[in-house]
Amino acid sequence: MAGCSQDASYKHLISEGEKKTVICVEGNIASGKTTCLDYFAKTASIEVLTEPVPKWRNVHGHNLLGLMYQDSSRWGITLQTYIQLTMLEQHTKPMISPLRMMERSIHSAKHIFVENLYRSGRMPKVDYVVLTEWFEWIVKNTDVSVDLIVYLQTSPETCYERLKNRCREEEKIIAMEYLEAIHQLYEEWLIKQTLFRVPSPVLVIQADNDMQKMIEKYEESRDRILTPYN
Ligand code: DCP
Repeated sequence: MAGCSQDASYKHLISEGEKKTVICVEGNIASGKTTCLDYFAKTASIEVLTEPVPKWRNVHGHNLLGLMYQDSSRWGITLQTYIQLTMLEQHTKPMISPLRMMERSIHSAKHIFVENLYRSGRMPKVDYVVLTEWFEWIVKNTDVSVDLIVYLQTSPETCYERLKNRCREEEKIIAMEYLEAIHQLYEEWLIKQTLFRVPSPVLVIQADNDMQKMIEKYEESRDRILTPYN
């Protein structure tokens, strides 16, 4: 049947009729997504896909992430074009488990990071429009669907502290204002839901606590995250 694979009613079905589920973990920079993914990675039947940051740091020898932080007006579009490609690769990788947990998504790349560059005047409208057309084509013609978003809601201050402590070389110049801008966009998108279409239900987990407490919270939220999808 022509166009069958693009029909929403077919999107979770694979040849044997087994349902596949995709959960995306979303949140500000240094909100603790890695701790969350590490926790769920221990569960059999879950496959975890981390953000392809190593690729962004080495594109044929070029550190695009570093270039972007040095001069976002020049390199923001280049990085986000590449991120859109690498996130598309993530979403379309064949699933080997019934449940996939991903760090962020092609949706937040566009609705948070591209949006922030554009709104802050560091991405010209023409670049924004071209990336938007690409994004809309991808959403319409490929399966980048999501079944649940787990939003790790933090204060920008918490993320700032964590960033300082982890000292990733490229991120040393990140200012509090940048984390505040990303936070506001996440809140508009996932909490107020006034920004763009939200592709799935959203489960909010308050994530300002230390790592031990967060692991306890994941333990408590475990059934709510996994049960409807088993
Ligand atoms: N990034 C970006 N544009 C995107 C996605 C990410 O510029 N569309 C940047 C922000 C960070 C780096 O890539 O500098 C890594 O992003 P994350 O915040 O997703 O990864 P972390 O390792 O910080 O996650 P966490 O600390 O929550 O585990």
